[in-house]
Amino acid sequence: MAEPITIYGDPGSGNCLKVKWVAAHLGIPATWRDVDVPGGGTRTPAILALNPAGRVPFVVFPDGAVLSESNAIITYLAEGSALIPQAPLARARMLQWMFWEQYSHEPFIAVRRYQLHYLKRSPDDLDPKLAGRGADALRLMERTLEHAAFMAGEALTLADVALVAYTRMAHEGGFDLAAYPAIRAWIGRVETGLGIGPYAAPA
Ligand SMILES: N[C@@H](CCC(=O)N[C@@H](CS)C(=O)NCC(=O)O)C(=O)O
Repeated sequence: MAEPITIYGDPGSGNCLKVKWVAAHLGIPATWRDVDVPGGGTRTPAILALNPAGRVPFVVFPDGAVLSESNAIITYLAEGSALIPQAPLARARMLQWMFWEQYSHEPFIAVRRYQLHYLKRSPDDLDPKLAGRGADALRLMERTLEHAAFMAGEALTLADVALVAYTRMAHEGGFDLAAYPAIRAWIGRVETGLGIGPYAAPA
């Protein structure tokens, strides 16, 4: 059996879970090392020596190589699998949504969730842009999923992995998914396709 990769991550982080899910789905042996993000675990000398960016997830390969950025890691792990379309335009469409996730979705939905759910800040103290831009992102996803089974077309791809991570936790950021039936149905399809259970907040 191949030597396992080591995933450094926090189980409450959607970015980290993306990596865990893809490795498990593709049968890539992986060892998980917990890093406590709210407790400052990403800024210890040992972690900074591995990833000077001071963030998780990152992966250490058996030869010692380190790779960070969730969407870069899952793209590397899934190379050659059905999670990445082969046709150039379909592949680029997948990447379109993965870049969008990092610039137009995660910075609002995940950040609002972190501030409310982990830092226990009051909604009144938050930057209103987080709610507004997060809702914009959900509306665009809803319109997309009214016409397609998955974000980049009719097949499950890494675009869905990237986007489901924080979308299925969006309620913890104060975003009510009741208004988004197409998103809710899609979350179920992605969870089934990846073989992960429905969302349960880490204990
Ligand atoms: N763009 C990065 C974001 C990584 C990131 O912000 N990770 C957070 C947890 S979700 C973190 O490590 N925060 C700790 C810190 O900033 O000290 C990715 O997709 O991997």
